Amino acid sequence: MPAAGVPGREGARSTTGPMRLALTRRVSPSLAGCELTFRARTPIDAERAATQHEAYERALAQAGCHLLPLPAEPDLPDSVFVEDVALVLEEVAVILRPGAASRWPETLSVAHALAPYRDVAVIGEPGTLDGGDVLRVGRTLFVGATGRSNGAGIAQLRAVVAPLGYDVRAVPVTGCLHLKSAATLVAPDAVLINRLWVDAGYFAGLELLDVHAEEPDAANALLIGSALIYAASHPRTRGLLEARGIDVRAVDVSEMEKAEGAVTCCSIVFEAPSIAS
Ligand code: CIR
Repeated sequence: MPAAGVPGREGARSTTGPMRLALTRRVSPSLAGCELTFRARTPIDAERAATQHEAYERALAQAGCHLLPLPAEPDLPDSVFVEDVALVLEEVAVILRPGAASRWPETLSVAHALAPYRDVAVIGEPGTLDGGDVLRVGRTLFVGATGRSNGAGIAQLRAVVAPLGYDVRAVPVTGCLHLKSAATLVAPDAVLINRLWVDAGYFAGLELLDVHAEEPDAANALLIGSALIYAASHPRTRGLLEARGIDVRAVDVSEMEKAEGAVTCCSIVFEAPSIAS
């Protein structure tokens, strides 16, 4: 179902300018059973995570997003990390095939939620692709070649989006889960980066801001308009961003971080027309 005030694609009424939507999914009570790759397992408090997630959703709303929250999935521990399941561009929603098989059942409900807003394409076997590996800069999609996203997945994505005018560039990543663990956009032409995990040369022509040396996990940030939603756990890097004049909105996502998540992974932000009256 489309959100109130947002027509489905079949909607016949006149529309005004676009509204910004954020698809989220409430925290699963089984979050502690999440996948972990580069992080040691420590106790996770799913109730605390849910409280933190509510504050994250409020930050999305304050940044101008209309929320589209999906209900929690008790049997899918990682399902709060909706970013990994779909890539939404202006022209198409690409339903991804996450690199962790435990996450495949997450896709159908997200596909249903996005279908009113976009044509839907699908990444299929043998491809794997996590949304955490896709960093969009204008019409370029940098895609992490990681344990989660393979060559077949990247090739399938290219086949879908190249005809739409997107340039898909594979980027090797080492030492972390996703490309967006290592590099994200913090202003329209500025990338926050941990150069230990990704070669800065891939982002030639863009301004590069380095994470603080004591905060290797600090490169993940969610830019919405001019607001930057950012984990409270990286105060030194936050100071560097604020000194650069960036409007940083800190949120405590410590329980999601124990599950190897961060701020980009808990939402899919996109635009859709809003109803005129
Ligand atoms: C996983 O390993 O799939 C989850 N525990 C964490 C996914 C985080 N996703 C993201 O940063 N895009």
